[in-house]
Amino acid sequence: SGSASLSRFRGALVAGVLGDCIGGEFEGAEEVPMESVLAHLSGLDDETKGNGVLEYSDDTAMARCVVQSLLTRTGFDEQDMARRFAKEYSASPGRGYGSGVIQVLKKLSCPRLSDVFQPARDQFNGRGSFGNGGAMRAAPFALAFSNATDVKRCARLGAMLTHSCSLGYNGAILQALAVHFSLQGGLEAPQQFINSLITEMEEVEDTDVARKDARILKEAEKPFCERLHRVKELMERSNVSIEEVISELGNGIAALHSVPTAIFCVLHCLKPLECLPQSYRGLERTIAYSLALGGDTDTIACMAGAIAGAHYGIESIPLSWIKCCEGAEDADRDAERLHALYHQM
Ligand code: 8NA
Ligand code: MG
Ligand code: MG
Repeated sequence: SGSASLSRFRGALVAGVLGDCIGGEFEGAEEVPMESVLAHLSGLDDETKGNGVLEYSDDTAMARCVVQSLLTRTGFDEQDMARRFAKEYSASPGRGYGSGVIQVLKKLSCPRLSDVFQPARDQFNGRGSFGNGGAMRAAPFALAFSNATDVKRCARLGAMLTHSCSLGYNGAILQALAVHFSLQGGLEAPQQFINSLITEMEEVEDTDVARKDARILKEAEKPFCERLHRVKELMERSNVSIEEVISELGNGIAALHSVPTAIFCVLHCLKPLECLPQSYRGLERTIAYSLALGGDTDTIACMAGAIAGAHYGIESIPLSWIKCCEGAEDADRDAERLHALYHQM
């Protein structure tokens, strides 16, 4: 499909939901044998299993708020987005939110709150969260704005409503940029894709605040750039074990330990893999491989799914998967509206 085609928008938004719903099965598991992943995925083809049986979690719950806010306000409105996050949390608190972010979501529902970014700043003794909760809901920014500057600015502000540590919101920028480039056909040239992300993140991480946060957390001077260089090294290797991916990139709830991992999953699965069935196409490979890493599987599969879905398009997604995931059909409908917004702005 052509660059920024409707199929790519639908693929991105729907596959993000599928990654969350399908990945939920293994969230927090230390080791996930590939046989378990394949058994779980083939179970989705079972017609007797009814519609929408796999529920979405916080990842999709918050992404839906981002989508509805961007569509209703025809752009970024922090007051509106914050209100939607708070309302969604109070309506369905049991979606598997991170233990810290719950405090922010409760404070955001206070009608007297004057600065919607303040509750996030108060997290973790004023350091802010570096969790992947900003990145897990960042894909819609890439689907609403065609201009990279708008994508970066809005992904950052959207994340800062809950994640004020630079390692949290810069992870959201990286995820949004990966979807942005993928939407434009960037994954046709994988080396150039990763190089473009490094170039962008060199600039994004070139701030005093980012350098200070990295120093406090004993990370490299530009932590996301360092991780993207590791992605590049792993890409150049002919055989990479799951253990190496986990030790080099991580599979945890920090944005730094999950966004570069999701990007690697997409790149690694562009070609067939020996450990996966021949019948699998690119998107199926990407979701399966993300789950096999264990750890924060719903979020890594959600982020990898969005990037991969923007590349392969809606036609690459098995209909049986869409049918069994809560919110997948809503995402398909919303993608059409985001496509219209993107081409109008
Ligand atoms: P968050 O902001 O509460 O961050 C998640 C966790 O990261 C916190 O609870 C802390 O343990 C830790 N953390 C973040 N920032 C700091 C800091 N500055 N200092 C010390 N510790 C810190 O929530 P979030 O929205 O970022 O949540 C992200 C993940 O949590 C998502 O994957 C989501 O699905 C959820 N979740 C994950 C698991 C899992 O097992 N991986 C389980 C349930 C929920
Ligand atoms: Mg989740
Ligand atoms: Mg998660």
